[in-house]
Amino acid sequence: MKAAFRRCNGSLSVAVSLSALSLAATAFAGPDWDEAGIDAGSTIDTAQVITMSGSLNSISGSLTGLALTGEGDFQDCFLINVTNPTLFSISAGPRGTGQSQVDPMLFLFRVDEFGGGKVAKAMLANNDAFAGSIGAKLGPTATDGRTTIVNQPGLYLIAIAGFGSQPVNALGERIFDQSFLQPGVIGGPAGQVTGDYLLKGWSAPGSYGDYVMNVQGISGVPAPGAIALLALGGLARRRAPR
Ligand SMILES: [Ca+2]
Ligand SMILES: [Ca+2]
Repeated sequence: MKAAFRRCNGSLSVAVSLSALSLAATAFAGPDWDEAGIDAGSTIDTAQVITMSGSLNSISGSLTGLALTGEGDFQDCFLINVTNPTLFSISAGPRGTGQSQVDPMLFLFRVDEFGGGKVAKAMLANNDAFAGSIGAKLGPTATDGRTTIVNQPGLYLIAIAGFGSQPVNALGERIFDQSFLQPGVIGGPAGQVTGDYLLKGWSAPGSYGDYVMNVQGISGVPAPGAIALLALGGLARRRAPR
């Protein structure tokens, strides 16, 4: 496979030389994204924009736990494009055998336009994929009896945090229903909050360590959308396919 990425007149273009057959196989397998280098932030304003073209296979990164300045590294947020809601799936688990083994929780937010900017609205959450697992898994629908469902392609925010660290709104209220803490349950937004369901911060630091997320139905954010997000202050880098 031969692929080249280049930037032309401010937009990202991709030149790929592949047979149709191998292109299909590549699209299915997808490339891998690594957070390494620049920490993915904890809100929509500091989320890392995944600008890779084509479908994604995995996202790797680290919650280092460092909190010397600002919000520290206890949550990583990524802006992605859901391309196939039916296939949408994220599975997260610890990576490597370091001393710090993260017990991950996963959160999905729909990105909407509001008040002249972009906001991240609570949709789905999970702590443990099943009883006995510390890994987390999200599919396209809530399984806690709510009707939350990912049925629209488009821009979403994925957040991974260690157990004990939950998203909160501007009033500091938890914005996901606590049913998601039960093993195997994908929870929706909290039943009742005084404020809204928008990600503004986190309840507390959580566990930390290296992680990997295997994903389906997801691609990077294509240009020119990625360029617009960069203008908002999101962090982005490009990665060549492996
Ligand atoms: Ca990080
Ligand atoms: Ca977990």
